[in-house]
Amino acid sequence: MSLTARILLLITASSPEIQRVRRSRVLNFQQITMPYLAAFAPPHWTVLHIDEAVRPVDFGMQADLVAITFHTPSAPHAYALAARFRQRGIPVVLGGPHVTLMPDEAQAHADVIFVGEAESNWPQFMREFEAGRHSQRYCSIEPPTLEHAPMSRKDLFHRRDHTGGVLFATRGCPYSCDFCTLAVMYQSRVRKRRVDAVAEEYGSFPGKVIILWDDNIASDIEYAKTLFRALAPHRKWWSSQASIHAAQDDEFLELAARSGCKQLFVGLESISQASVNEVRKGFNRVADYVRAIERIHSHGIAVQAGIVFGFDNDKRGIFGETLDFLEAAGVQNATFNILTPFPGTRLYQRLEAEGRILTRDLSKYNGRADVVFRPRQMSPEELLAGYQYANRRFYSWKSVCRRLSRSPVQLSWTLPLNLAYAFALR
Ligand code: B12
Repeated sequence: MSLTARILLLITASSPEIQRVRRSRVLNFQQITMPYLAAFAPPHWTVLHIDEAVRPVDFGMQADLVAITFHTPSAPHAYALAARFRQRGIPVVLGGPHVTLMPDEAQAHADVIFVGEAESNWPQFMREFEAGRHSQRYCSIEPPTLEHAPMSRKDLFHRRDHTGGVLFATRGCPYSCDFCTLAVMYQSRVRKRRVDAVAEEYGSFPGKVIILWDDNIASDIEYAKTLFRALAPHRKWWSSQASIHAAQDDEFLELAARSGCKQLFVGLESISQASVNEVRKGFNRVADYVRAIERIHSHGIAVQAGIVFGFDNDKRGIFGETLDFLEAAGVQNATFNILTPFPGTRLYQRLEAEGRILTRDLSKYNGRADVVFRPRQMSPEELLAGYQYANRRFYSWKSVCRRLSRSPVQLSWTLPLNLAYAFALR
């Protein structure tokens, strides 16, 4: 078979609505998915990547195949993009979190869909596409090994942000919280890349600040320790996401700090034990939060708390109580979210069965600007107002001073972040 040159157009979709919602988020990080999938494309394909957070899609572009990745709130927009290319007779492939959660819905808008992970199916599809005998749906029955995961193609990273590089070492999280989509996407299976391959990619970025986009860098503590030893010689700064278990192992924290960890994003979710229990995250012991935060701080690592409002056990006082707690604990950064039942999760199924889903307009499933379900102990308007109050209070000058003077850990990392959020939220 002759291998003719072909063009693959990859699109990281981001709807105008979600871009508006995220404008106040100072950190609009580089996305790995498409530059990573590009690394699997056969060499006779020319691969182009449009990241909509950087520039709009040009519908006149020449392409033999278009592939789009998107999150739930960008689904209607991604379907509209797909329709424009399909009108021109260009086949469109859809994949990513929302497609995995809602495959039948996505299938109606695409020539081909990918359900789950694509490491083994994507190269197979590319071969079959060229041979003109591809399927309409590729499903990863068994989560793939990441033993041979390639480096993402840096030439396809288009965002200018504060980071010097983004990569992942592990994928998945062993826990199965009701609101989280990861358990469905990755079947709660944690996979790990080879430590030497991760260290090589990490060292290959010219910049100093690196984000490890792992779902939970503490999911395998011993692997993480080996990884941190391998990252340390590169003398860079990094941040990642971790479950509270990170705070239970001093050696983990010490090695993390020595390897350049400046901040860990920890999913505290709520300061109400009843609320975390309700969504099957009871391994978060609220009574231990202060000790856990202090322990992370004692190793010189800042904490970014992930907080969600709107659980059934949340009463109207939850917003003020949470802010009192975060300020007293000297938490350096926080990401607040409105509880959002993503279709395909257990949370969605429960709220739907209880008749509490208020809208099926997916563009509103953004966790920041809209409440899409009826909360148990407050009105949707009170939930939205409480979320906005939390953001405003946490990033007020008074709170910034109070929190950062209480625990001045990694000020060179946390102060610019706080100032950036404080200005963006004004
Ligand atoms: C990095 C990240 C971000 C970054 C960058 C994302 C971006 N679009 O710019 C930032 C911080 C900006 C971000 C923002 C948001 N995020 Co985010 N994010 C992540 C995170 C932590 C890692 C994603 C990643 O790079 N993974 C590594 C790559 C290699 O894996 P992957 O994307 O899963 O891709 C594999 C397969 O899914 C598949 N695949 C994926 N797409 C495609 C497409 C095709 C064509 C094919 C063939 C295959 C394929 O192939 C890959 C290899 O197997 C994930 C968690 C996760 N593990 O996915 C959450 C996650 C994707 N985010 C999530 C959410 C909710 C959001 C926000 C809505 C949050 C908010 N309220 O603002 C926004 C939406 C932003 C937007 N523009 O739409 C949810 C998605 C839920 C959902 N139902 O869609 C996740 C799953 C987190 C979670 N625990 O629930 N996010």
